[in-house]
Amino acid sequence: MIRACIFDLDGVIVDTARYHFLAWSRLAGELGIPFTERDNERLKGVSRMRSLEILLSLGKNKTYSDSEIEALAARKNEWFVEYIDRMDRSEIFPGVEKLIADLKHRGILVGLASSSKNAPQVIQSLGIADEFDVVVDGGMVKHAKPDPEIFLLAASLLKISSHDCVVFEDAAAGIDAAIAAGMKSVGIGSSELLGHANIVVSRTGDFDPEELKKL
Ligand code: B16
Ligand code: MG
Repeated sequence: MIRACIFDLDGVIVDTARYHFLAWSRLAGELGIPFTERDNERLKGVSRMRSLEILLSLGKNKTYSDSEIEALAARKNEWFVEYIDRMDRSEIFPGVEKLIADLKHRGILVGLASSSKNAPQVIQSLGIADEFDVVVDGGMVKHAKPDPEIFLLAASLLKISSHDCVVFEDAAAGIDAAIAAGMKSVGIGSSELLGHANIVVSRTGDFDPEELKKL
């Protein structure tokens, strides 16, 4: 029986990917590295440092010292934080607040598990920080998705067995992580990319909580 729903943030609750893109593009521009929206797809769901590695690999193999890499990541993050500071409730994907309210009404716990170290600030800006029974962000785990650590930590903080949890994810690596955690999953996006999830819907707000009974 499903007793907890654990949501990813970027691509599931809100489109922070476009702010990540703007900030990474600005950094790429300064470094003279070509960077397109298509390249940005490879950064979704991936940690900040891994994202930077991917971006730098698109350049002309210039090497950077560890301290230069740290400084580049910090610079990108400053720009990203400027964007998220200006976010508000209107940017939450349609139907998400209704879905969360419906789940709570059914007595289901609601958690957030995001690879983003900025997740607490994003949900604060959106005005939904109090909606979650637990929030696990990228700063609380050692291993990034597809490792199951982030979802297992969320389940243990909720005090719910992983078999009674369902994860909502837009990234293939996130579905892999849910499976590795022994959890059910709902893919948000295309079945082509997320066919390994138990259920796939195009948008988070399209999910019908009645479907939980079938999982
Ligand atoms: P930060 P999610 C992920 O969030 C994003 O999809 C990914 O593009 C980003 O690099 C990562 O968070 C780290 O973000 O730099 O803010 O720590 O999809 O796991 O909610
Ligand atoms: Mg995501």
